[in-house]
Amino acid sequence: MSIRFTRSLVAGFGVLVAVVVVLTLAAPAQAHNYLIASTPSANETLTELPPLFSVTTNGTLLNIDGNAAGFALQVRDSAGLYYGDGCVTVDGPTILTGAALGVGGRYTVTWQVISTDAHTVSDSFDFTWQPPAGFAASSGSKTVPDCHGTLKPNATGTPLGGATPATAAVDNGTLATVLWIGGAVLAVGVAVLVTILATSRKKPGGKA
Ligand SMILES: [Cu+2]
Repeated sequence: MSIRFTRSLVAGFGVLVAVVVVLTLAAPAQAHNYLIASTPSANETLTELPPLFSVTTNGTLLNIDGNAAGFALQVRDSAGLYYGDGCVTVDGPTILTGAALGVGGRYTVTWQVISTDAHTVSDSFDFTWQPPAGFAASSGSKTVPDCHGTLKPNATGTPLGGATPATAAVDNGTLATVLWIGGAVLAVGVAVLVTILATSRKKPGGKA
C-alpha cells in the first residue's frame, strides 16, 4: 500500500513535470504575432491605389508609448526607391500607412511590429503594381522615409528596433519549433525515467 502509493505519487509527479515543461516551452511560440492579412496582399497585382497600405497580425500589437516606436511599413520599388512618408499608425492588431506608388512594376513591402510579447517581428512580401491610365506616379526617395523627421532609421533602412527583415521572422519560428520539439522530447524522457525509477523500487529486496 505504502510502496504502491509512493510509486503513484512519483509517477504522477513525473507527468506533472512533463506537462509543465511542454507548456512552458510552447507558450512563447504562441505569443509571436504573425501576418494574417495585408493591403496589398502578397503577390497581388494591384490595379488601383488604395488610400492606405496595411498589415494585420493575429493579435493586439504592443504600442507601448502610443507613438508607434519600433513599427514600420516600408514600400520599395525594384530599384530600391522608397514610397510614402514612413508614418505608421497602430490600430489594435493592424499597422497602417498612407499609400503612394510610382510607375508600374514589382514592389516590396517590408513591415516590422512589436509583438504582444514585446519581441520585434518583421518580414516582407512583394506585389505587382499596374497603375490605371492617367495615374499620377509619385517619385521615389533614395532615403528611408522618416515620417517628417520623427523617425531615426538606421543606415541599412531597417527601422527602429534593429531586427533584420525576413530572416528575423524565419529564425523566430524555427527557434520556437526547435524549443517545442526539444521540450516534448525532454518531457517524455523525464516521464520514462521517473517510471523506471518507480518500477525498480518494487523489486524484491528493494525498499521504498
Ligand atoms: Cu517573442
